[in-house]
Amino acid sequence: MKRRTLTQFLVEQQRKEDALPAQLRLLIEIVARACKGISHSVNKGALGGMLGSLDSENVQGEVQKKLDVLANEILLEANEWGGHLAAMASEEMETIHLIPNRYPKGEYLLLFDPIDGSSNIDVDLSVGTIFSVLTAPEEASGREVTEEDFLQSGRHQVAAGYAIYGPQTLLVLTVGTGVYEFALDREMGSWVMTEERMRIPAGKREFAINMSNQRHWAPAMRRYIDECLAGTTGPRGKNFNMRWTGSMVAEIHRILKSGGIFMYPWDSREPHKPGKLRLMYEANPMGFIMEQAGGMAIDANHRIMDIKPTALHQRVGVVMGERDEVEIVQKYHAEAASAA
Ligand code: P6P
Repeated sequence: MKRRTLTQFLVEQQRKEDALPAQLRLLIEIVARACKGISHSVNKGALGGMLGSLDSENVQGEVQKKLDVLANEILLEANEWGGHLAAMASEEMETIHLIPNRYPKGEYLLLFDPIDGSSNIDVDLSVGTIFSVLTAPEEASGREVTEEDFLQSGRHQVAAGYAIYGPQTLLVLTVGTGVYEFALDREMGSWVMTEERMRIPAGKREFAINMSNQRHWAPAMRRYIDECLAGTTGPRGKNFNMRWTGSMVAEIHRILKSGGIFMYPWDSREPHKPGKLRLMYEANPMGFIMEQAGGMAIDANHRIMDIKPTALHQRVGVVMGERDEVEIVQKYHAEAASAA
């Protein structure tokens, strides 16, 4: 059977499920086209002078890779002229990016992590782009958009997704009607649907966490991981496998395709920070994907998409993936809280 392209899928969504206003369809097509450009640069690597770091830091205090900055510029330039956006926000920019007055403005707010997992770039491991779409508040239409307008909980997202630049280049997307995967057909230059209405497989028994932080975790997190490590000799009575790739996009994609659980929990190294990952453009969009695929996404206690943001770059603890496993982590944290 002939595979559908991203454009055909979006037109169907617009017609059939009325899930897709024309401006949102345009936004998704433009972001998808920008990800093709990012993929091209990622794939050139050293031959395109794309490897290595700049002597600059982003708002997170992280050394910026050349590709971090290039991917950010590709997304800004691709999106600012289309008339679909009110403003943009990025992991790589301290403040929001307003649409220049020479261009028309639309109703959507686009947030992105242009290259997630950038420490993998120079060692040729998978990296990705994560994006989240919100609608600007009604009252913002007559004035300049502010950072405050972005501070909406994740359940208000109208679309979210990621591109993963690995052996294949894939785009995974939800507009609230399930999760769909598209592969980049480089010969045709088009995104071709490879999976539809994806569901996270259950019972994988595989956890993804940075074990080097084990001594810093909360007791409830140590309890969950200790039981996984105890395998058939412990209370779970099953052996578990472990994965850690240094790229949230790669972990989440593996879980979406084959099951498991991903955790970057709060730890005592910087106890005032709720976690390492960012709420607005990492945890919320990935949480939307996980929930739309039958999974669960919490900060260890509460649903990530219910968190009311107070700052654009705020961090959050992350536990997401197979519902059954996430519920065990949540249960252990609730038991620890009630015992405290
Ligand atoms: P660590 C990449 O920098 C990232 O934000 C996520 O994509 C990834 O899961 C995590 O940080 C890796 O963190 O501490 O293991 O290097």
